Amino acid sequence: MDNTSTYLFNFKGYNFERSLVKMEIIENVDNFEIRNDDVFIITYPKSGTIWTQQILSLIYFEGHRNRTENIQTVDRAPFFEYNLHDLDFIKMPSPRIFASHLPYYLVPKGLKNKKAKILYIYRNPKDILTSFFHFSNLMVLFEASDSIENFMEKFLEGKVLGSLWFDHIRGWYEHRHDFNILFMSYEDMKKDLRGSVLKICHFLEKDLSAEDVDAVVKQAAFQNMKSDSRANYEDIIQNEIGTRNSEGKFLRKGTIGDWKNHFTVEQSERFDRIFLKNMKDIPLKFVWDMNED
Ligand code: PPS
Repeated sequence: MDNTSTYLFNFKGYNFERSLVKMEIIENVDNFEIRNDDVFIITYPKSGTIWTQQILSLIYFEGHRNRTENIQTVDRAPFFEYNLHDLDFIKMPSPRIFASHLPYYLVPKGLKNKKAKILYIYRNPKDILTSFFHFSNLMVLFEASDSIENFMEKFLEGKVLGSLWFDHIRGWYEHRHDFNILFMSYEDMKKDLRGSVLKICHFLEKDLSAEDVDAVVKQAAFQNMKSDSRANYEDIIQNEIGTRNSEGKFLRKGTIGDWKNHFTVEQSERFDRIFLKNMKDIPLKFVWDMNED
């Protein structure tokens, strides 16, 4: 891919959003010092990033859980390569929580010490595509598409932020033994949020009381996040980044299977064929429908 796109910037074979990416971070990523108690949330875009930022922030910060502090989630668990508020990561107190869309080969090498933790959240790619289509049409910094068909073409060619979904998930899955990593799905979180929070706590070695777990689950539920200005990115997308439509929301549907409202049968079957061809040797479980087990 050439580097002339208004929206995308390709660095080492991976597409970043051109005007948001912090070059000083990605150019010096190898030297970024990792602490043993760092936690990275890694996702392909639209897979549940800000949801997981919210969950981890609630788990780690008592002042968030009990609502005594009024801090935006993005300032507690910032994006790594898109450091939106230019936080000083070196001065950030431990434990640091980062969110990132980076592929496995571009993350700080220190993550291979296997002490720092990575939570990889994945989602069925038909819902990712649907969410991404709406998000790209909403945000001024993303290229709009006039139809799902046109967006699907870009998505399947990897001509989007995050590059090709198949490469992202395969890369992380095949290199999982190099990292201290837990794979979790958006759909598991949606179907059993409490169970997922407990699983995350176990992985992070955080022992919360049942009451605290309840507080995390309550404040990470879709409707609560949607109406919580610290969590819903409203300010950031409307005032800091810019939208084409002031009605559009970052927290849109928050469900499993919305793709069925957007894909034709032919598009769905075509996507299934490509999915099967690319994913047959990856044993991760995918859920495509709210009623599926
Ligand atoms: S981004 O831009 O990559 O950071 O987007 P990301 O946060 O990964 O994904 C956005 C989608 O996640 C949904 N979301 C949630 N779903 C269920 N419950 C909760 N609490 C929640 N929070 C965010 C959000 O609505 C986007 O999905 P769609 O399908 O567009 O609604």
